[in-house]
Amino acid sequence: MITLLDYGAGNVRSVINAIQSLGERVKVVTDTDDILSAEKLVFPGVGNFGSMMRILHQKKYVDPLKVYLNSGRPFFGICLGMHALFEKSEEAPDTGGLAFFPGRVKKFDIDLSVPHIGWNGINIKKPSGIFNGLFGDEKFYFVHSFYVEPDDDSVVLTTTNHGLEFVSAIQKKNITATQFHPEKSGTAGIKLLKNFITPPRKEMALSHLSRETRLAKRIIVCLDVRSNDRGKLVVTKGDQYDVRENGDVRNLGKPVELAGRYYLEGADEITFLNITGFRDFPLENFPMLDVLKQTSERVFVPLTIGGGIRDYMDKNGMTYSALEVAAAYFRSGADKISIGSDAVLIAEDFVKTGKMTGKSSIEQISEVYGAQAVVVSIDPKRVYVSSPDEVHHQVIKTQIKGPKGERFCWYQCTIKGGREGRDLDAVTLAQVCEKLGAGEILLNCIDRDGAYSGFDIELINAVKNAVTIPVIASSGAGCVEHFYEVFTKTQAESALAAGIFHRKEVSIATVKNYLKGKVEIRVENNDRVT
Ligand code: 1PR
Repeated sequence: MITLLDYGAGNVRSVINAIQSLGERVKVVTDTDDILSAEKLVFPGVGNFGSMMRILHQKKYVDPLKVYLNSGRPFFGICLGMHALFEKSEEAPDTGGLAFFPGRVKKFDIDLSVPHIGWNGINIKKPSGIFNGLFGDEKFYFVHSFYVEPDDDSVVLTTTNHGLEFVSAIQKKNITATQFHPEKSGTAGIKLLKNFITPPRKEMALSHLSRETRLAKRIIVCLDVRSNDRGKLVVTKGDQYDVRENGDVRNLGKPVELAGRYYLEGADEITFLNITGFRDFPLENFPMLDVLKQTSERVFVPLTIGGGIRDYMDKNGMTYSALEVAAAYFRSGADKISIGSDAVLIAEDFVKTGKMTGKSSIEQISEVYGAQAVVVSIDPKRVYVSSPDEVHHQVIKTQIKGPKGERFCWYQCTIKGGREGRDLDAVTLAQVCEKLGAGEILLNCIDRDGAYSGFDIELINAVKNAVTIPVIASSGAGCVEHFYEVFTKTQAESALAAGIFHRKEVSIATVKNYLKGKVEIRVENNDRVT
């Protein structure tokens, strides 16, 4: 029996699902005795160091945790669950940690994108049974802006490179903890959890493993989801956001089934977009919550959900905050949430007032769950101008001439699924959202959506050069070369596609095989034997 310490963090459901997928029973801590009587304790943490420690104190879990850590019984900490073991964190300088290990938690101060989001390797520093069945060249899923710096090097189990070499796992006697998320790291992560649950008799010493690890470019599959006219939830796909064919909503399959298929085919992440979220109320009849719950039972790579995340008033005058909506999505298995229309309205306010209110959905959700959990989905379309002075927006010089030979354009933001153009440009939107606490940009392009003509390289470069957070290139993939192009002509960290995968015109494996050796990517190679 595994005892899981859930202090109200983001996505503990995935850790529970991963452990249960190994046939192990899980008991979630409800009081201090559960900690003190645990056989094996798992402590997953997503979110913010300060709010985590505050909740642990409020729930009087700090002392029982210290007793447990000194008891010699097995402990596994994940992400913030590792940070908590140290003395203090730059994320909340006035809040002390459990101080079980001497050392601190530091913020990345590097030229690369922060948060460090994606699949990166590990450098193994000492033998451990936790690696049984692994080859050591696997990649694991990271999503964080802070890393631990132990005073005692002997606890270091693995390191990873992202602008610097940082400690990505520690181990000392009964205590093991990882910065990466084994529950979201595909079969490699599941193997690691299995080794914690049933420790192998012999320790694995993987010799050939000291090299610079590299963050892989991510291949993300997007499932645009909505109800069709008969009320059935389907995966659909638009052409320039028009999802109707012969008057009917295109139906390309069932959300949970397709997500399961893409997981097995090697997708690095899966994104669900509730494309009619602007008119739905996510906490009513919860179709998307069920999709998430079912998917997270069988898919062990990161799940992002978007659509309808904003403050609400329902027909009885009851108000709900965007934070409550996001919390429901996280507790149903989401690792990241994506905000679309509401982000545009928030940015317009900020551009007008120059003030951060602390009340916006972006600020509220990133405060509690961490910037890395907040994606902003941008739906822009090109507007050509004959000169930059014509508009008060960030304009680019374009190689793709306009209808009247224009050499300049700007990218107009839209809301409500592309239905309403706004007086705001995509570059400004991305910059404002980063300032407000977003951790990643999902950069769609209405003109390229479903066009099979490749990603809009100029748009991606314009936004990527304006922010320090990771950018997901989206819209227009038609062949494997388009992925190579976007990863070599831009610094985008990920490329997202939909149509080509739903219509089985190109498989994820084909894209990855084409990129192998050209671009750093993650390859799940499950048929190797140790
Ligand atoms: O505004 O917060 O309620 O969120 C609504 C979400 O739904 C936004 O993230 C918005 O991008 C998305 N959305 C709204 N309407 C549509 C539509 O298609 N009619 N789809 C839509 C966005 C675009 C991409 C698509 C790529 C790749 N989907 O995600 O998957 O363009 O397609 P391709 O590879 O086939 O070219 P809110």
